[in-house]
Amino acid sequence: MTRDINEICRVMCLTAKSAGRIMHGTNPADVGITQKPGTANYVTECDVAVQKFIARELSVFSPEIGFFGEEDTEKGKLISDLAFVVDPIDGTSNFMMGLRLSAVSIALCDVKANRTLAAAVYCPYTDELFWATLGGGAYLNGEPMQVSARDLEHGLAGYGSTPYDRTVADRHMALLSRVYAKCIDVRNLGTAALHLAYVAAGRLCAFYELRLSPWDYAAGALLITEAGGKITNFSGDPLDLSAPDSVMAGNPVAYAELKELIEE
Ligand code: LIP
Repeated sequence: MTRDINEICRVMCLTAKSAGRIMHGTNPADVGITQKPGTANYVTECDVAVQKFIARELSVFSPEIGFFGEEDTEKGKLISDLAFVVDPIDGTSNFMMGLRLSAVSIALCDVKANRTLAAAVYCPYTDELFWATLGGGAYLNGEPMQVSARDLEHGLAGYGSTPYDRTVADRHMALLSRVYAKCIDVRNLGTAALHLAYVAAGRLCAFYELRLSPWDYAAGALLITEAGGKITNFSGDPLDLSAPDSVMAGNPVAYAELKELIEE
């Protein structure tokens, strides 16, 4: 790759912030909403507009890098070796309901090597920009960030409820009951990207969700590993950046405890 990773990450951050301002400035009551396949799976006109904005900005800067976004109509496989993997509004349901907790998630992925090279996650409602480069550390609004040292007993555990696939509801609730019994409390913020960013920032000690898509976790996974945490699928393997996967993450102590609960 000819471009410098730090230069690409800088443009990803600028693009994520500009995209976040579009989200923040949009009244959810003013946008059309379409249902996607599955249960409670929606896309708004703002999701589509934000993704078009991001795709345009990034393609002007680096036309040689592929683009794979949640709202692409032709949902082909991730075919480029090097691609931006993008969730324009992670937490679409939160956005729709005016809950003001959603994020723009942009990852630069080496798909052939199945790894993320750079990550930018921005929440316009808190004006918090989380970013990282592979081997370069993780940052929150320019300050280094790292995972906490809290075990489950002394921490908050985040989770996602896999709302688009209710066939796994019983399995999710059984796991949630086991996690809840072990930690201070549980939190479902409705946005995987922010759950993962909050693990990297030390706010949550762990996070899990039975099924997510690459655009939900491609950026957050790098934030966590660069902040000293661990993230895998439920089998303990690296997350698949080309297809949906299960996700479990945490600081090293909490991750190990969560893994035991998942394997029970
Ligand atoms: C959402 C995730 C969330 C998950 C939802 C959905 P979206 O992403 O961030 O963790 O529980 O099912 O996938 O669809 O709002 O971009």
